Amino acid sequence: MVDVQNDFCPGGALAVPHGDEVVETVNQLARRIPFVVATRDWHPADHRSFAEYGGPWPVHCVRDTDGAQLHPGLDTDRFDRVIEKGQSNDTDGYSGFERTGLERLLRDHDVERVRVAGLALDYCVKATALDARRAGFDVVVHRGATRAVEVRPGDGERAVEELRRAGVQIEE
Ligand code: VGL
Ligand code: ZN
Repeated sequence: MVDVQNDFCPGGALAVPHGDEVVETVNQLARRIPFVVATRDWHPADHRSFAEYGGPWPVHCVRDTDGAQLHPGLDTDRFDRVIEKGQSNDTDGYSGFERTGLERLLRDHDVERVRVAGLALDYCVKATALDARRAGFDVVVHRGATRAVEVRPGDGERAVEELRRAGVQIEE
């Protein structure tokens, strides 16, 4: 589960339209998946993805702030691990596999198929699913349990096409 955090939900600093609507579906998925990892976007206050440091985004998910907390409606009891991503200042940190040890963690648990849901479809969900594919996992993106930012209209649909081309399965 990628980045279902307050800042990506309505009222948050980088709200994904209808982002909070994924919470119930994510909870349902988490009940039937044997090993569940939640990521949190977890930036230093001067992260390079923030506009004032030359990046594309408003300040969001600064580590330890309320905005960076997981959405309160999530059944966090179902999460086996919560990992932080985006902590380094030399990348945008979209992917849950970037400098997190996630690949090692999944291999240590004999994971073969990675099911991805969360926020946002056109950024961190996409980057995470593509990295999972590159690492050789079978990958399924649960589209109904994602929402897109859509900085440009159609970005969500384009992300789905890119994922399909990379061999990622799309499920509703
Ligand atoms: C994300 C933009 C910036 C995401 C994170 O979780 O999709 N998007 N940081
Ligand atoms: Zn971010």
